[in-house]
Amino acid sequence: MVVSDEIAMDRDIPDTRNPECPHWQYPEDLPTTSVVIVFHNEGFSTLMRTVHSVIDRSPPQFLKEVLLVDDFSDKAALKEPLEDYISRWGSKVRLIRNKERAGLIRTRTTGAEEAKGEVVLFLDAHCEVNRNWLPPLLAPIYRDKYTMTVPVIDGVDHDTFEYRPVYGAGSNFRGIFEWGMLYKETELPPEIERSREHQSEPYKAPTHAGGLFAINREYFLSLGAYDPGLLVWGGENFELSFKVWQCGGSIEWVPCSRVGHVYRGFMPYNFGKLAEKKKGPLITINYKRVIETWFDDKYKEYFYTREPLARFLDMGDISKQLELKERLNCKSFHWFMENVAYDMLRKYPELPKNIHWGELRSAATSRCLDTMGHSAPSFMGVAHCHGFGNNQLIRLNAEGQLGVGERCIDADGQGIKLIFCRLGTVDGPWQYDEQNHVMLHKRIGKCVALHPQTYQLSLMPCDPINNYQKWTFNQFVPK
Ligand code: UD2
Ligand code: MN
Repeated sequence: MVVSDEIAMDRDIPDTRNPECPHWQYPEDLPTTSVVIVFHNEGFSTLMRTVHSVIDRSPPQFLKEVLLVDDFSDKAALKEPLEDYISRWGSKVRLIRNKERAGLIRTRTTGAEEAKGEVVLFLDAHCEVNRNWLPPLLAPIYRDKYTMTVPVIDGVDHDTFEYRPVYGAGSNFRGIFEWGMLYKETELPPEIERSREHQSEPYKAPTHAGGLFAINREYFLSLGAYDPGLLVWGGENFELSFKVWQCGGSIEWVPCSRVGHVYRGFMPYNFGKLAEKKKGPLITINYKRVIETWFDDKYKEYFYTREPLARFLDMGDISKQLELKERLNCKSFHWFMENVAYDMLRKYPELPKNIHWGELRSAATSRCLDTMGHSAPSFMGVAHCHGFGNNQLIRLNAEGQLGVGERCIDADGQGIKLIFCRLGTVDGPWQYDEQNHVMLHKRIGKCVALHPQTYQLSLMPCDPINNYQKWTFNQFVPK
């Protein structure tokens, strides 16, 4: 915020588009658009720079309004000073306020209900739209109102506010996910590359990051907008994507529309009262609602294999969502995987069952294997067993892979390591001996051992009577 406050609200930013982009021609009667920006305690200048960039870089005839929806912020700067500031734009910029904290997902639905444009276009409250960003997003919707469109998201550095292209103008990526429902991006599959005439033309994508997209307003509302049972933050991008694809629509990524977004170093707000009553991580609860509604049974298992504690979470009532799916005659998730996300299994194959999962407890010390909060690649350690899962939730699958979260565990002469799982594979080198409770690294032929003094982990010649090599899996339920 300190840096943002020093930078002009209407600054110029580098044009990061593919050089082909200025040569596209767009219809002159594109639909009118409400740009909906929901916010909770955002920085004043960051929020206002978002609005400035939209007003400055959108053809006025297509911009019906910018609709700001305040999700119960309590910062003084976002009260009267905000109302004063936006009055310069008259009715072009409207502000409505939630009477209580609703979370970003429900607040976006409110925005769509209140919007006056034919298209609603959502932006986060810390964005800067780039040159001629709007027409390329509207053109696919103009041709087919069941298409939702997504701009390419550039980065605005959270320390310096430097605007940086996310990748070169010649490369294209699309949104997918792994089985724990972490959002990922991947190169365009050859099937799509082959069919493209221009590097800069839009292409179909299975899903999107969530924050920035355009959709016909009535279509969005006819899909029930977002599942109202989703809480605060996360998973809504998948919910909408599956719903759109499986119920007859499509998603296109649009390389000629670029929008900068500040990816922050940490989450600056808490989830307030909305999270208090909820047992278990709220985001996983959202994922569970989404997969229980949209996945087929076979695919649900992959999610529960990757996220075993999710089985125990209370996702609330999804009967309304299932009714909607029935009423709209939506296709199966298998159809989606075969026809839309067909490249996903190449990176994230179907998961073999877990033979064991839980905390992996050392018999000698009753400490547990732990990532120690480090990100891969790093050394694993042991720590006091806390029973919360997270960094201590270890899974051993039927093909010898030890996993923790989306990462894998391997070992070499130096120690036991947290590594990036090899994309496209689900196997690993581990074998657990149920009798002797030792964990054997098959390739190296040694066992996981804890150093009695330093508590460092290493591979040692297997010794089934050594207590420092004995490990047991402890299953638990979420606290
Ligand atoms: C990403 C998306 C974000 C949303 C989120 C998952 C991008 C660039 N961003 O995380 O849009 O899809 O994933 O749900 O794709 N806000 C509220 N009320 C709240 C919390 C947040 O109004 O209770 C506002 C917030 O001020 C911001 C917007 O919602 O304008 C998105 O939140 P974020 O920026 O924290 O999400 P982000 O970018 O980490
Ligand atoms: Mn954001």
